[in-house]
Amino acid sequence: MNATQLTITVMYCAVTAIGVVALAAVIATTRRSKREAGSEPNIEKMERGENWWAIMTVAILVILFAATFAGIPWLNRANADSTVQVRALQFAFVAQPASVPAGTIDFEVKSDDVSHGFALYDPDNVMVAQIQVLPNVTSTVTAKLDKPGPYTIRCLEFCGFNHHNMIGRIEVTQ
Ligand SMILES: [Cu+2]
Repeated sequence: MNATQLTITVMYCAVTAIGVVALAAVIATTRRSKREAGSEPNIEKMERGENWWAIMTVAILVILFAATFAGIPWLNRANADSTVQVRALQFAFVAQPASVPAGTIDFEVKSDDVSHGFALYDPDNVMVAQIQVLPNVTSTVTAKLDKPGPYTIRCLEFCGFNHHNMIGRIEVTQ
């Protein structure tokens, strides 16, 4: 397990634990307690719990939105150092230009025919960017490519009998 996998695993466990605790708290505060069993349900108390959790839900969404807004990739698009046009077709990728200097690169991907997937792999065969490609739509994905070397483009959407051979190349230079 490398550092990235470990980080993802730890964060996934933390988010899951928070979710379980939050769910338990919602159930505990919006149901009748054992003590009150047999008596009339305390509607007012349950309503207070429901209102509290509605406010909490909105607060969580606002916090997540505020914390992640700056990381939205297309907000940084204007900062790209270069743009590569990619044609996806049964069964190939054609990248123009086929060689770019290292930096932040916009990939503008268009399909000539059917739905394809565009997945970019670095020289160590680690996926660095991925986007769905639809006919008549330009799909743009931005990737920070610091590692020079040959990058591989693979299709991740089953697009026909020769889908597995749908491979493209792009060279990143120093
Ligand atoms: Cu394909």
